[in-house]
Amino acid sequence: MKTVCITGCTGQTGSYLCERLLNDYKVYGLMRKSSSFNTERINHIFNHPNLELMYGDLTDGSNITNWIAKCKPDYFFNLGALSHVKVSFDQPLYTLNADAGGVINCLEAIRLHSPNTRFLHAGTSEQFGSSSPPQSEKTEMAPQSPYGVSKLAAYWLVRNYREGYGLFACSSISFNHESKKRSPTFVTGKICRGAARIKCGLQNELVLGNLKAKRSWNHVSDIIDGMLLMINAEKPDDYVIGSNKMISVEEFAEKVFSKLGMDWKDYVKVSEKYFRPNEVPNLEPDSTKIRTELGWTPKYSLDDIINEMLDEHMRLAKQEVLLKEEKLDER
Ligand code: NAP
Ligand code: G4F
Repeated sequence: MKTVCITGCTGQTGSYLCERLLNDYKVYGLMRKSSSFNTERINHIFNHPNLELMYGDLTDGSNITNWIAKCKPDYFFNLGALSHVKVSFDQPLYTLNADAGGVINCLEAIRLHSPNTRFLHAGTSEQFGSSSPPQSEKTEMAPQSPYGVSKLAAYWLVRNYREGYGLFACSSISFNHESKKRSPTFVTGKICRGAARIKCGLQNELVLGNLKAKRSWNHVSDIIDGMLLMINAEKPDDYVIGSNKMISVEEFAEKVFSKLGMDWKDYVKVSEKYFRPNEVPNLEPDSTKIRTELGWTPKYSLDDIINEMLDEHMRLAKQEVLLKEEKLDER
C-alpha cells in the first residue's frame, strides 16, 4: 500500500484530504500537541486502521526529519501553517518560522532521507497581494502580510529544491476555500455562524471588519481535486487553483442573511478591531493552466458552498438552543 504524509491533518483541508485518501493509502498525519482537544475534524476517522497520527510541529526540524526518515512516504502534502492573515501580523516571526522555515525542514528531510517522495506545498493567492485580478501563475506577486511573504518565500524554496535537486516538489496557489468545517475565525464561517445564531435568537448582531474586500470563495473538495492532479502529474509544476468569481464580503453577507429571510444591514456592524494593517483588495483566479494541462474541473458554485455552511451552522445553533432549554429545565 502506498504511503502519504500530511501536515495540518487536524485543519480544514487536511481533514478532508485524510478522509479522501484513507481507504487507498496508509496515511501518516502530523498533529500539534494542544492543551485541549484539537481533533474535532478527524474524530470520525481517528481509529481508522490506515491512519497513524504523530505529534509534531513544522518548526521542529528534528521532529520532521525523524518522521520523514521513518515513513519515507510516496506522497507528502504540507498543509500545516499559521493560516490566519490577521494573526500573522501579531506573530510575524512565528509565521515565517512555521510557514517558510517549516517548508525548509520538510524539503531538507525529503532531500536527505526520502528523495523519491512527491511533495506538494499549500501556497496561496495571498502571495499575489495587491496585484490586479484575475491572477494567474504569471501574475506579479506582491504580498501584503507576514503570512503572504512567508508563503511566497516557501513557494520560491519549493522551486529551488525542484530545480536545484531535481525533487518532485510543487506548490498549489489556491484561492480561498471553504466548507462546513471552515473555522469561524475566517469571514465566511463567521458570517454563516453569526447569521444562524441571530436567526435562532442566540445573538443580536455580527461585528465584522473590512466589508469591501473581494475574494473568490471555492469549495475545499475542488481544491483537493486540483492538489491530487498536481501530485500525480507527469512532472512537478506550480498551479493556480480556484474558479469562482470574486464578490465582496458585504455581498457574501447579503446572500447569507437573505437565505435566512433577513436583511444583513439590520445586524452587521463594522469595527476597526478586525481591520488589518494592510489589506488585499481583490483576488480572483485565472485557472486556465490547471484546466488545460491537468483537466481540473471544479464542481461547486458559491451557492452550493453557502448552503452547505449554513445548513451546518443552523444545525449547531439549534443544538445550542436545545442545550440552553435543557439547562433551564434542570433548575
Ligand atoms: P487551517 O484550517 O487553519 O489548518 C491549519 C493546520 O495547520 C491545522 O491542522 C493546524 O493545527 C496546523 N498547524 C498550524 N501551525 C502548525 C505548526 N507550526 N506545525 C504543524 N502544524 C501546524 O487551514 P486550512 O484552511 O486547512 O489550510 C490548509 C493549508 O492551505 C494552509 O497551509 C493554508 O495556509 C493554505 N491555504 C488555505 C487556503 C484557504 O482558503 N483555506 C487558501 C490557500 C492556502 P491545529 O489544528 O492544532 O491548529
Ligand atoms: O476570511 P479571511 O480571514 O480570509 P483571507 O484573509 O482571505 O485568508 C484566507 O484565504 C487565503 C487565500 O487567499 C488563505 F491563504 C488564508 O490561509 C486564509 O484561509 O478574510 C477574508 C476577507 C479579508 O479581506 C478580511 O479583511 O474578509 C475580511 N474580513 C472582514 N471582516 C474579515 C472580517 N476577516 C475575518 N477573518 N474576520 C472578520 O471579522
